Amino acid sequence: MPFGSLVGRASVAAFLGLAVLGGCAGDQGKTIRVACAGPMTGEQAKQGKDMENGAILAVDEWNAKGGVLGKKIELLVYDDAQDPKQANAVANKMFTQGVVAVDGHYNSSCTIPASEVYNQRHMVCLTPASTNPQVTDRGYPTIFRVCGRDDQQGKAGAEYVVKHMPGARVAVLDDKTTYGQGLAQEFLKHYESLSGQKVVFTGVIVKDDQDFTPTLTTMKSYNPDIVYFGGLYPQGGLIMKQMRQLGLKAAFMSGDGTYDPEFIRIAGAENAEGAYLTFIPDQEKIPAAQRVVAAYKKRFGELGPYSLYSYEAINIALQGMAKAGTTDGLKVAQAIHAMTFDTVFGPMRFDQKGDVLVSPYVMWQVRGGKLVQLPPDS
Ligand code: ABU
Repeated sequence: MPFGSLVGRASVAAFLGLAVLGGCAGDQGKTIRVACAGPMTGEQAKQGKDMENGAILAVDEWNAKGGVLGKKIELLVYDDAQDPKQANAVANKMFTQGVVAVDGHYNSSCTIPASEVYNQRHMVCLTPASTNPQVTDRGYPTIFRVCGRDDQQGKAGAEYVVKHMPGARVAVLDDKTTYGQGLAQEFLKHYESLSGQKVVFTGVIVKDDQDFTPTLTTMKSYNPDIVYFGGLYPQGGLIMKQMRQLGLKAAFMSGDGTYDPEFIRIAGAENAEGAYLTFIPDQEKIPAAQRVVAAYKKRFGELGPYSLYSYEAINIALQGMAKAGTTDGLKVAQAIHAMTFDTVFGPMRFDQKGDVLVSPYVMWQVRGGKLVQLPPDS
């Protein structure tokens, strides 16, 4: 995927025409430009593709109805390569290319630096997937988060352990990223406060390594009953596999970044069996989502964890423009703050910081090689 590529019906001529204007408001051109930004290459490319597919679906639906503010919508796709510096670079590139609203990024470590640019340039940004509290806690007026937060899902994980595994010896691992470390700390804080017990081990892995056995071997000597991992599925899958290879039978729990069938594939179904993951309730069972789920699956195949969030990030940005009657970022953001959106997840509103008012986390478990949502009291 080239840096800032166009998809949909956009022409290269139109793209170049806008690009030379540099930093123009998108509605001065013939089209309105929105972006989807995420890890389009590398080990997280599946998440980037899931986001891109959701964004394409939304933009095509809007264009089929005539676009917004009397103009067609162009979707530009940017690869941040899961790298904070690249995220900052693509954010600046978007501004020079006349992008007025951004669906992105996936990694909190990318959304946070990129949103410094979006804030400065008054560009609307809705992240579909970045759950670190800092994304919205800075209170920037044009920055929104469509999904939940790690203080919420870290607490949900801790509550589950306290309720279902009282007295367990708990170990906590993270990948030292903004997301992984933040989530692990939220889990640990809530676990120790709710249980009145200390965790028996905390450790870190280096995300770019493939062999985590030195850390896991040390962790094994603390004889944990459960390991909580703050990090993403490529490393989570390897950790589970290597835990089992080392004969470590402890349960495994993680968050939304590990929620993907790829986690099971990387770990191996036998090794991943029984893993606990926090995520939202089954999106395919939401009555309001049925039409969109069917349209997505017909066109792109299986839904990704953040496909629908990406779809709604674009919809919300465009509804905000329609309501504000302009692409001016501050005015669009003001409109978004004042509106209630009819989304596939149900009615959605944002608080003053740009977080959604409702974001329920539930427990999932790998059973028979598949992700299965657990009933509330199990
Ligand atoms: N929330 C999972 C995606 C990764 C992140 O927030 O950094």
